[in-house]
Amino acid sequence: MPVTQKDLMIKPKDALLKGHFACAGCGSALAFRHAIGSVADKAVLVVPASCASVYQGSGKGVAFNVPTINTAFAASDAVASGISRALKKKGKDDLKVIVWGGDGSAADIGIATEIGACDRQENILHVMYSNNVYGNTGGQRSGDTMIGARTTTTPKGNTTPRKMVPFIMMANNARYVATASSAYLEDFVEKFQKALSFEGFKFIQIDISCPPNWRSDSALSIEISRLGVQTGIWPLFEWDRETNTAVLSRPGKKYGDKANRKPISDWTSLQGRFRGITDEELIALEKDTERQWNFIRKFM
Ligand SMILES: Cc1ncc(C[n+]2csc(CCOP(=O)(O)OP(=O)(O)O)c2C)c(N)n1
Ligand code: SF4
Repeated sequence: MPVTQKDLMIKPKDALLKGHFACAGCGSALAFRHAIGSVADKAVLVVPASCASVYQGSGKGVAFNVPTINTAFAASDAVASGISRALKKKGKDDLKVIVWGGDGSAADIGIATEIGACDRQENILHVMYSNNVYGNTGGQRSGDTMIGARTTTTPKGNTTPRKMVPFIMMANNARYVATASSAYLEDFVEKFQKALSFEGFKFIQIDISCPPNWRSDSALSIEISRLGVQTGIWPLFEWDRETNTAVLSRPGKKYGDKANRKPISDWTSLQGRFRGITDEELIALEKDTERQWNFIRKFM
């Protein structure tokens, strides 16, 4: 059933309570609130080391209003697999096991357990929120970092193409794969709920603004994420294993055609991490963006 604005009002249960420790303008906390809130009574969360393990708070001040297990960086999908199997044995498979973690675990350090869980078709949903860096430890480059981004470990600009994790999951036979953006929460929640309706391993990568590491104005977080879609940097699509077809999502559909896109510099110019980006780097970033689109087109 399509998600409406009313559904997004986080009732009856708020999944992220007041007093959480996320930075102002954090797209991850915003996306969490809406997606996890939409299934709060049925959610069991597994969180690898990440900003999410910090912004949930601790002790009496804990802000995650859902059962949550924090795991070692690389272990989340293995732990989620065990929980999912145990729940099934106990006849509680109406509960939804969700991994909520950053790109450091999903693209790099946890990718082995993630692919393992996908390979075994564990009944879990992995949500990778993408701030394109190891955010909570100071903003080091991850496999998800874009070309030209200045991070603490690539101060002169990252030179390597972005690792395309959704496509890795498609190649590993996930049941359902999608991308989303924190600027289009209805689209995200719709995909999130759709993913949870399937049996097997599901994967969603959501682009989220991260003001401290992107060196951006926290008031512009949604605007920057929206521009990510409008410049084509962030293609929005979903892929279903049963049809082996990729479908562009409503908010990003028209940007499949390059002629409709805004210049990438509209997006880079709002972020300090791209300050000093050269024309050559911009061209390389554009090329890498087109590489993603070309890959999606093969499945359309
Ligand atoms: C094996 C291992 N290496 C390094 C760390 C330190 N560490 C904890 S969280 C983190 C960064 C996580 O980055 P990411 O997954 O992108 O999530 P974010 O912090 O951006 O939310 C690092 C490097 C760790 N806990 N375990
Ligand atoms: S560092 Fe970025 S991802 Fe982490 S809590 Fe702050 S805004 Fe969110």
